[in-house]
Amino acid sequence: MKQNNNPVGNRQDDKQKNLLINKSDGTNKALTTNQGIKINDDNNSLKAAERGPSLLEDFILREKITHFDHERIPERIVHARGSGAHGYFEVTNPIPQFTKAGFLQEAGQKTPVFARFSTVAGSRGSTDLARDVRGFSVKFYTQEGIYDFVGNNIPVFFIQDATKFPDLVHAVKPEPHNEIPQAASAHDTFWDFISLMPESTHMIMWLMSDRSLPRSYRMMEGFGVHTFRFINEQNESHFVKIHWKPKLGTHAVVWDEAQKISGKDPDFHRRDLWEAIEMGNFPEWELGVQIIPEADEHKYEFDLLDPTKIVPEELVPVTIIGKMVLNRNPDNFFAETEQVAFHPGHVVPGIDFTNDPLLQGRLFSYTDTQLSRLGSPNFHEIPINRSVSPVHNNQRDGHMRQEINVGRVSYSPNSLGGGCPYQAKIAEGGFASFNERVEAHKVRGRSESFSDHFGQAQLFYNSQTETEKGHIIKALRFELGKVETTAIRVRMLGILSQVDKDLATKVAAGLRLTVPAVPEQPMNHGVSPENLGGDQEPKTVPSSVEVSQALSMINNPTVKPTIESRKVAIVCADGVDEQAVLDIKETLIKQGAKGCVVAPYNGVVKGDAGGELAVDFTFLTTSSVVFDSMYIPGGLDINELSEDNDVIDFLNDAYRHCKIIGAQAGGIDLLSSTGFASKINNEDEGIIIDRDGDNSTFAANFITAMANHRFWAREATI
Ligand code: HDE
Repeated sequence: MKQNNNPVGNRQDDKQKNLLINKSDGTNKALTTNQGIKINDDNNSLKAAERGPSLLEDFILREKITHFDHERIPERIVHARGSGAHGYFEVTNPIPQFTKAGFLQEAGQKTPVFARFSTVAGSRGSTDLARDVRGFSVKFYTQEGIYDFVGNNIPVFFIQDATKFPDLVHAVKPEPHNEIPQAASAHDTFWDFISLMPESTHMIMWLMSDRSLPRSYRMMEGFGVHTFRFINEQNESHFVKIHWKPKLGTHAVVWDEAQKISGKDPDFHRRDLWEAIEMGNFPEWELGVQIIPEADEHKYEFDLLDPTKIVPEELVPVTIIGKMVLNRNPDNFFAETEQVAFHPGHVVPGIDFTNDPLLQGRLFSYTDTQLSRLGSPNFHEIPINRSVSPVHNNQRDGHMRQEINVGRVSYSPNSLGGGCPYQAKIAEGGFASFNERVEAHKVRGRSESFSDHFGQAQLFYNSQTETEKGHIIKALRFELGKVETTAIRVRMLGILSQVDKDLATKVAAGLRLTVPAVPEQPMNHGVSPENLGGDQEPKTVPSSVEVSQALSMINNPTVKPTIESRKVAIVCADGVDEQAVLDIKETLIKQGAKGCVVAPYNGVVKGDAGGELAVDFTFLTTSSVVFDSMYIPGGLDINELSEDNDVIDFLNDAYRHCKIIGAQAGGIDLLSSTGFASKINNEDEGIIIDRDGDNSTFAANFITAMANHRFWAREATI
């Protein structure tokens, strides 16, 4: 029996304790130089006379400016823009039969984590709302060392082999001659590459869906993408696909909204994560696994090693084994979120790799990239990266080494150090790679079982609701509409026609092009026939599952009807029915949501009963795109509001983005100045009208409608 390296109990504070020694707080302390010398004047440099030249001797000035000159480090080559938070992972359903990983052994066990969410293509300062994949990384500080989950919010990837990653990233990044466009895939080089890489088709379906426009980091799923292995105490291996399921359901904004948010609040996701944690609405995800016995490796119509494929939940259900709660914002963005270094190769005993060729390449890349980003092989000593379990080895020195290794021995074997640090036995937690049998010829090639590029793209498209299909079509019209080279557009239509003829035709209509009768057959994998026999042409292997509900966000069976943490704009002006505002605010708070007073001016609005309501935002300082729903109470001075373009745009946008709009009594009159005035008499179920001012019935109807996220049926009528 293996010794328990991860005793049950609440270990969630381990990492915070571990970070404490590095924290510094200047409150009530004197200003000093980095050498600890107290500074008497930080406002003036040392000069030869007040109007004379500065003196080289001024060590205070030199130190301050030199440090400043070197404050920036290279941003991540991908996933540069991100936000992180601390929290814990708790086991709810242990699975020792599948994995011996110490942190997954007993119910109630808690492990500290640091999670980071990111966009991929944009720079550090780019918008959160780019149409893009989102990174989803979690560092587990386990008692057996660091385990990093480094996944995405989309379960498949563009390419099958790591060698194509630099090409993919070069294609999607801003074009090299003019560095345009920032954080966007809608340009020629990206679609040129994609149109020549049919293996990316499944991923493109996800990317063009609203999955790439999350409403919040808290409302997106996370996926490990690759198949990994779980290894149990008996050294048996099971394949595993890892999922994170958000407690608040998976929700998105629409593209027009995303573009407007990018202007109004490019920090929308960062702010949302930060504020939710500050308010105590701790983001939460369940961790689920799909377990596949080794014996079933070749049972499916797709290859488990192919990262462009999912394992449909209809074939292998997801078993929930724990949950992650993020409950603490970082103290310092740079020290924690920027310097955190994830690596899919950071695994603990009980978790191992498969031969997925994309994963295999990643195992090299992540340490390598930290060397240029963080500048030293000692990046594991940076506090946020430091393991809570002890680190002992014979690695020494290097830039910025913090550890003071004692003794004269830094080699193994040794007798002078008593043979220490010694090699751990497997029974005491020593890592041993799964002894997979490999008998093969060296080839530079790819398995024929990776040749199906369209089967699961079809499954994804067929699993979407009509609303979601419409969004995919519009997204493709937008993206290809921005492409300037007609041949690329046509090549893409050929690819799309292999997913769905109707999809291709509708996209083509927007581009005023015709879908080619015979799609230009783009490159196969570039596999040289000399190296591999067999048919390497892209092909379609129809999925054995026709429709998978889990792939749709609207039909997703795990989405719960909740308005928790949603934001409602309460449109206000002097004379407002203050009781109605107070009532709705209280009801929203009880449901975990928040109402914000938005008025034409800052300060307060005067209520109808002589009271005052504090204004949270004005129509200038905010925009309806950052709210989930709108509410217009009675009593307002309608004349003032209806003549204000900002107010009318506010409501028109909310309508266009299918948001729930509630209005009571005199507030309903404001809607007659909007572009949707004709829809307010029960023609649109997303507009909740209450002429009698019955606050409780109104609130119940409003909340029920809001819990559906959006009233999508409206789109067909706009
Ligand atoms: Fe990454 N990826 N990646 N990636 N990746 C990086 O590592 C790379 C891939 C992912 O919040 C880099 O520290 C290669 C798939 C996330 O800090 C770099 C390949 C998935 C993050 C790198 C892939 C990811 C990264 C850049 C193809 C989903 C952000 C900075 C072989 C499963 C982690 C860094 C964070 C970051 C390389 C493909 C997820 C360069 C070579 C597939 C979430 O090492």
